Amino acid sequence: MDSTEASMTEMDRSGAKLFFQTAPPLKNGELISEKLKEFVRRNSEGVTPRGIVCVTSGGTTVPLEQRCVRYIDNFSSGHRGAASTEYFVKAGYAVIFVHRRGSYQPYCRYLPEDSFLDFVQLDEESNIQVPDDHAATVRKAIREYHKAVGEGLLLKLPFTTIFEYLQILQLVATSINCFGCHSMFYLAAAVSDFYVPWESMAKHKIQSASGPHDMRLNQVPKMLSVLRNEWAPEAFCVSFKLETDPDILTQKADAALKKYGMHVVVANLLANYKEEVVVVTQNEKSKVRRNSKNEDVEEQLIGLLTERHSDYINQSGTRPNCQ
Ligand code: PAZ
Repeated sequence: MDSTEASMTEMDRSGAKLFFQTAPPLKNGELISEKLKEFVRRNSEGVTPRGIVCVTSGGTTVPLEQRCVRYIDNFSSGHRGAASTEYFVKAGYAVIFVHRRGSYQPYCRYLPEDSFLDFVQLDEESNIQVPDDHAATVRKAIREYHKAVGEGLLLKLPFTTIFEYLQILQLVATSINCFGCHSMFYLAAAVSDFYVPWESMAKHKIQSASGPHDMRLNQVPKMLSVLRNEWAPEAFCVSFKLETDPDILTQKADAALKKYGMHVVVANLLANYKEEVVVVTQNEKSKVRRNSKNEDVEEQLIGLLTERHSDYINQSGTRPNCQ
C-alpha cells in the first residue's frame, strides 16, 4: 500500500459512529446544509470545473459542563486559516472557511489585534472616515472581500466546540464529495485529542466546595481516517502537524502521512510557524520560508499546494459530478 492509500481500522469506524451518536446535535445543522447545497450548486456550474477547498481554522474547545462555564481550549489564533483562505480565493478556488468563532477572519487579519476604532475617525460633521495611514489597507480589504463574496467564492461556517467542528466537517465533506479530485481539505485547525463525552459530562457548573475533581477524558476518534475513507475518498487532503520539539517534527509528519493516507502533511514548529513550514509528501520534504516580515508564508505554501493539487487532478482525470 502506498502512503496515500487510506486505511481505516474497525476502531476508527466504531469510534466515529459512537462520537456522532452521542454528540449534542448541531443547533443549525439544516441551515448549514442549505448553505452548503447552494454553495456547491453555484460553484459546480460552468464548463471549467473550479477547485473547491475546505479550510479549517482556529482551535476547538472541549466543554467540561453541559451548561458550559469552563472548557479546555486548543492553541490557534486562526491567522493561518484566514491568510490561506485569501490566497486560495486569489488562486481561483471556492473556499469553505470552517472557523472558530471570534478567531482571525480573511481580509481583516489586522483585526482584532488592533482595535477597530484605530481604523476609523469622525470628521467635523461626525461622519465616519478612515485615516489616511489606514486607507490603503481598508480599501484593499473591502475590495477583495466583496469580490470574493460577490462571486460566491467564500462560505464562512463558525464552530466553537469539538462536537460542532466534527459535525460541520462531516457535513462539508459529504456535500463537496461530488467535486471528487477537484476538492481539497486544508486542515489547519488545532483539534482536541481528548474530550468529555456529552452523557458523562456534568450538567451544571462543577462545584469546588467538594475539593479536587477527577475527570476522565476520552480520546477523540481519528476522523482523518474517516474523512479519507468514507466522507471524501477522492479529495486531496492536507493536514497540519504542530510540534514543539524540532527533533521529532518530520518523523511525526511522516507518520501522519502514512497513518491517515494524507496527500500532504504541513509540519510546523511552535517557535517559528509564522516564518517557515515543511511540506511533507510521499516524495518530498520542501521547506517553505517567507522572505521578509511583510510577507505571509501562506502565499508560497498555497502556491505549492495548488500545484500539487493540479498534478493530482491531472493524474486522476475525473470531473466533478454535482448534478
Ligand atoms: O492559527 P494559527 O495561525 O495561530 O496557528 C496555526 C497552527 C499552528 C495551529 C497550524 O499551522 C497547525 O499546525 N495546525 C494543526 C495543529 C495540530 O497539530 O493539531
